[in-house]
Amino acid sequence: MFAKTFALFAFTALAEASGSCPAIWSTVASDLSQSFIGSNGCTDLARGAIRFAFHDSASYSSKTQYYAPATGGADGSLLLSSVEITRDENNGLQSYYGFLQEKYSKYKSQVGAADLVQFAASVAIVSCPGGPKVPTVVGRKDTSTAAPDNLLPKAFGAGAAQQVLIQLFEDKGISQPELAALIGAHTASKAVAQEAYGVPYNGPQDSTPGQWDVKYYSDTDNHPSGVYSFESDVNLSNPNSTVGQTFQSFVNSQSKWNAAFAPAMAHLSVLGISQADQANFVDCTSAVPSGSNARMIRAAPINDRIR
Ligand code: HEM
Ligand SMILES: *[C@@H]1O[C@H](CO)[C@@H](O)[C@H](O)[C@H]1NC(C)=O
Ligand SMILES: CC(=O)N[C@H]1CO[C@H](CO)[C@@H](O)[C@@H]1O
Repeated sequence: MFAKTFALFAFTALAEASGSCPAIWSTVASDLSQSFIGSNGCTDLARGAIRFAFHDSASYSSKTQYYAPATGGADGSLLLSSVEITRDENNGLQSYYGFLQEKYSKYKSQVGAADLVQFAASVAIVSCPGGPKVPTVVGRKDTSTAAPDNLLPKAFGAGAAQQVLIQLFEDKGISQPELAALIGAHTASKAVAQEAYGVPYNGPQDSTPGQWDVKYYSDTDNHPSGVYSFESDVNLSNPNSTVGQTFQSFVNSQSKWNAAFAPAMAHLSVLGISQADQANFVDCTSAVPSGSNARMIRAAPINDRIR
């Protein structure tokens, strides 16, 4: 009940979405679901979809908003520009990029690139058992101009320090509690391009990468074998800060995390877009499949539900 109220409230605040969702989005949802749901929960393409949407939108920073012509943000540039995908920061996303280009060719007469990127992430999240329905809008403007470089977070080294990450996200308009919720997306993460940092190919960031659960939060604290936390994950979990305290509050609390994640992800999905443009958006949340979230919440321990 709390989760639902929270998500609806956040969505209303996010954008005055009006009009009804074009029927094509339900077709896109079923099409994508076939590649996102596997026998062990969500698939590698689903993981790619979630990270791809993050990398398209998080290329925004308030500190670059006056640089013409590129401003970054949820504008489809990661799909449309041939340059952006070749950057180191997007390493590991190439297979999904190829997959999404095919889908875009198929649907582009009816859907925008930026919308497809974000909508696919919403479908991917519910494809991981336990994943919440993220309030999902369409109506973004596309650009094929590559986003500004170096605005994505670093997982290792100086860029992975807690203060650096807090500031980087703050410049995007993402608060510390939102960051603590968003980083939980690593519940569904496997690294495919971090061998240089000692993470083997397909090394996961929690013990159950097919599931949308809160093991990521406890695993980052407990370091079970076979789980490869990034320095950024560990640094963000440090409870000497708001981000770390919020991080720790999600340990063993699935409903609390889902309630925080959905609105934070919705916020991420419109980074760099003016309030005026958001006012014309259309709500397509109903086209996102329900996934297995309802079942998971009912199955959750009673203490977790009422917390
Ligand atoms: C401090 C912030 C973050 C850092 C430093 C970071 C870094 C990384 C790195 C290095 C990988 C592995 C890439 C590879 O080798 O394949 C990864 C994977 C992933 N990240 Fe993040 N990330 C951050 C935040 C986020 C956020 C906010 C989201 C989504 C809301 C996200 C979603 C994912 C997903 C789903 C994967 C798995 C991708 C795949 O398996 O193909 N990350 N992240
Ligand atoms: C928390 O601790 C880490 C590691 O010791 C440090 O880098 C960071 O600056 C600290 N954060 C705060 C807010 O004190
Ligand atoms: C600045 C800071 O706290 N960096 C730490 C990030 O995490 C790694 C370990 O995972 C530490 O070695 C760094 O000192």
